[in-house]
Formats: sequence, C-alpha cells, structure tokens
Amino acid sequence: MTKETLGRPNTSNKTVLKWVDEIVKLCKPDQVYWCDGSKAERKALLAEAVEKGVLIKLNPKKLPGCYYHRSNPNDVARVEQATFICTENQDEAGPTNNWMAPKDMYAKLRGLAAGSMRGRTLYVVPYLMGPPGSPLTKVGIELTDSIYVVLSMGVMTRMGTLAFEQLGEGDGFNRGLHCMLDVHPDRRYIAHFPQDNTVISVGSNYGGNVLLGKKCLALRIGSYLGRQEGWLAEHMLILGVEAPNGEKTYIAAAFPSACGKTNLAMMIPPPAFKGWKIWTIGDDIAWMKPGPDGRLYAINPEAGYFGVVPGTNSKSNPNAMQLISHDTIYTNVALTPDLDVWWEGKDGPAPKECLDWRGNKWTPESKEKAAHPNSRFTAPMANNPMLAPEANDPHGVPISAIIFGGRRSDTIPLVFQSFNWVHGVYLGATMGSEMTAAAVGGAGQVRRDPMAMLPFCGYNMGDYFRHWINMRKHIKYPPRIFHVNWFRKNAQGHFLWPGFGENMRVIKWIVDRCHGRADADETPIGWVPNPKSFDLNGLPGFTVEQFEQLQAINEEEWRREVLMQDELFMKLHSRLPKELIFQRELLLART
Ligand code: SAT
Ligand code: MN
Repeated sequence: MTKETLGRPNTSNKTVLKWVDEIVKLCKPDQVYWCDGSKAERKALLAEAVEKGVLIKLNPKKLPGCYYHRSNPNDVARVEQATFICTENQDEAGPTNNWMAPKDMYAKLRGLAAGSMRGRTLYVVPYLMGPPGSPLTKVGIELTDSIYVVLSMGVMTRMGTLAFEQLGEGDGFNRGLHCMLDVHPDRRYIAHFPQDNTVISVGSNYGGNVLLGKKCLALRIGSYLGRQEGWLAEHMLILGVEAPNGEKTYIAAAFPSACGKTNLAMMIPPPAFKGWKIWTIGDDIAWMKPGPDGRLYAINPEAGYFGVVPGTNSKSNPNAMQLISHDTIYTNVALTPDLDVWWEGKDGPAPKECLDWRGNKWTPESKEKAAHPNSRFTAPMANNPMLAPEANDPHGVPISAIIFGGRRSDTIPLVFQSFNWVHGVYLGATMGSEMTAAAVGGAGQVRRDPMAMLPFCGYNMGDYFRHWINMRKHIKYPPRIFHVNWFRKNAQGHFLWPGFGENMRVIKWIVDRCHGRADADETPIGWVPNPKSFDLNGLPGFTVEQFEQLQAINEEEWRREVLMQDELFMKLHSRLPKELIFQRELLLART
C-alpha cells in the first residue's frame, strides 16, 4: 500500500461497496477509512489514537508496544438487557433471549444511527473468524466509528485485505455496524439479525458489546449458522495436552465468563507432572464440526485473547504474564505515575499512589478497587509462549473430551464423567454458575447457564439442545463429556481444591479416561475417579479424605439441585427435547 491508497477501498466486491455506501449515507461520517491490516496502518492508527486521547502509550521500557484505555464508567461489561435476537418470530429466539421484530429493531436503530458519525471517521474493518482457508472460517466486515474497536479487532481477529481475498465477489459475509453514539446506557442496543447475518451495536464501546467478531458473530450468529450448517459454535476454550511420550489429546471446555477459561487454557502443569505440557489453541470460543474420519474437529475462530486482568499473576497464570508483557491493550486497570499498569492480585506490592480505572487518585487506603473487576487485556495469541502451532491449522484439532464447568460453592464435585453423549448434553444443559462481573448485575447468585451459552445462544435454547443431541448421529467417535467444579468450598467457606496448575490432575484423569487408562466408579450422577486412579502425588498435605470431601455427593444438596434445574426446563418446556426430561427422571431414579 502506498500513502495514496492507504485507507482507500481495497475490494471490488459490489455487494460490499453498495452496503458501505448505504451505511455512509445513513451515518454521514466525515471520512471513510478502509483497513488493510498492515503493520504500517496499525502504527499510524495507534499514533492517532494516542493523539486523540483514546489510548495512553505505556512505559516502553516496562511494557513495549502496550497501550492503556479507559472506557466510559457506565460501559464496562456486556449488557444482557440490551442484547437482542431479532428473528421473524419470537419463538425462534426463545424465552432466554430478548426479542424484537427485525423491522421494528431496524427502524429504531436506523433512527439512532442516522447522522451519528458527523465529524467522525467510519472505519471499514474486514476480518476473518478462523484460520485462512479453513472450511469453518467466516468473513465479517465491521463498520465502526471507534478507533479502539479497529485496534482491538486487529488483535482479536485476522483483520485486513486477506478477508476480502477470501470473500472474493460473494455476499457471504457478516454485516456489522457499530456506532458509539454518546455511549449512554439509554441508547445502548446490541442487536442480532441471524436471518440476515447482520449485527448492529450502538451506544457502547466495551469489548463484548462492540468487537462484533467475538460474541456477536462467533457465538450468537455462529450458533444460528451452526445449526443450519451442521456444526457447533461454543463458548469453549480449546487446549492440547501433551504427555511425556509425545501423545497429544485435545480438550474443549465451557465455563461461563470470568470463571478461568483463559487460566485453564494457558495452565502450566505442577512440578510433579514432569514432561507434561498444556498447549493453547483457544481461550474463549470453539467452532466444532465432524471431520471425514468421524471425529469432532475444533478451530479457534479468534486470533487474540480478551482476558480478565485482576487476579492474573505469576502464580495464577505465568504464561499470561508473558502474554501481556508486550503489544497489549489494557482496558480499565490502574495506571501508575511511571506509566505502568496495576491491578488487584498483581505480583508485588500495590503502588503507593496511582490513578484508578476511572482516572481518580488511588492509594492502598482507598476503599474502592483500583482496577475494575472486569478490566481486560487484549493481546495477540502469537504472544502466548504455549500457543499450539495447530491454532493456525485450517483443519482444526480432533476433540477427545468436552468439559462443562461452573462456579459452585457446594453440591458439585470436582470432576465426574457422563454415562454417554445424551447424558453429557444433560450435564451441559443443566449447568449452573455463580454470576461474575463479566455481565452487569447479579454477581454471586447461582443461575442456570446451559453450556455457558445463556448470554450467547442466537436461537431458541430448546432447539439448541436438540441440535446438540442430533450431532451425535454425525460423529462416529464422539468426545467423552465431563463436568468439573474448581470452586467447591467447605463449611468454613474455604476452597477445597487449590486450583490453577493443580487442575492438571483433573485434566490427566480426563485424558486417561479418554484413552481407557483410568478406573472410575459408578455413582448416581455419573462416573467419578476411583481415588487410586486420581494422581495426588506431589500435593503435600492433601489427603484422600479431602479428596473424598471434594467428590462427595450429598443427597439433600442434589435434590435441591434437581429442583433448581426445573426452573430452566419449565421456561423451555415447549421446545425441550424429551431426552433431557428422561435424563432427569433417570437421575431422580438413581438418587
Ligand atoms: O466481554 S466479553 O463478552 O468479550 C467476555 C465475556 O464476557 O466472556
Ligand atoms: Mn467469554
């Protein structure tokens, strides 16, 4: 690209040119800039963002290539109340989604978007979700007036002219429009039109609401397309477990937002597991499709990680500390006087003084947190020292195990395995978790979050369960399905399990089960590790009794659990697959 062509249209695709033209007429930006994804472009846009005060360049000696961003204090997390699935009929969106008729929502949003980019630049951001050349990869184009979004999409996706190359002259792309407006909660909508492969997001500038490739395309629209096209779009990390003899086993795992997916995907096995390695393929989203050999193959559609910062340190996630030591955008953490960043749970002492995520003076005596609990890093996956080379493989990786996990103080054991695929779908469908800061409101309450997809399923959740059950017929060698809970507490409120790297012990049992090497005992809820088959070596002070406490099945608690599951089943009754009701009955009969 020469200076003259930088920012000019870099496609001749008539459908794209016409659509951009329509949006330009609607939003009336002063300028239109077409992104090519080059290094030169990124450098220029970073400089512009610094000049405009959108980003602060961090201390290059401590954090080379890193930038700091503060979002509007009213705009720090996903807003589920403002997230809509706009299908022709409300029943298609189902009772777990907000719904509005497409024509009403289009009219409302056109009204809000009209003239909203006066005095601003509209950026055309072409991107790929998935490795170039993969049959699963999708093209998206996001039109946005936020330079922060452009720079973040450059990290989170494969962004630039390569997307137009993959698209060619076709019209199979996701149309994304993002208008910041005045970033006011009253004018905030994240609207999905699955039948038009379209997303319109207005009134926010926070990641999950505005990086339209991520939750909007890769999960909400993706899940809708996946059902039509015979694949699964899931809120799952993907990791590769390498055994000392070189054997590699791939696992996909669903946990709700801010429950440790990134930590698990980047985990370093404890010293007792010499020779074992965990490789990351993805930390948030998996697209999975049966392959010609009858196994289920997964790709990570993303190219970067948008992870929770607080609590990240060299003990909880040493690889992440390396990941975010360069070329990272930090959002809503604290800023120190020497242009370094700080957050609760970082290594070392708190700074004597800094600016908190709102930009106010903060000292260790302050009552408020310095970093917002949902403050985030945006870092390229290439920075991850344990990035699996397969993360760029267009074929994806064959999945041997699927894990479902929630954040539960009681009831749910550390690990158990489903009896079969449908029972596994039931475990995913009935998942519960205590809410976190990743979404506005309700933190701490247990809510049903089926397959960690409650906020991300782009169609009727009952039909989604049906799709999961049906997928079994297309997978000759289905992954084994497990449930885990790292967060069980004792009566004194202390965690029973050390978590983090020690979770390797659970992963190893799962790997061994997949390869038919570990014993399990049958219980009413599923297969549990026989204590002899579960590796507790090198975990000093941790006794078999403690392990039994972690694995205990308390009948009283389980009866309550099954009753609580009913709430969701009642809500979905009209489309709930019978198989799940049978699973519930079988569980009751066994307990
Ligand atoms: O903010 S995001 O939606 O991208 C993160 C999450 O909630 O999982
Ligand atoms: Mn997520």
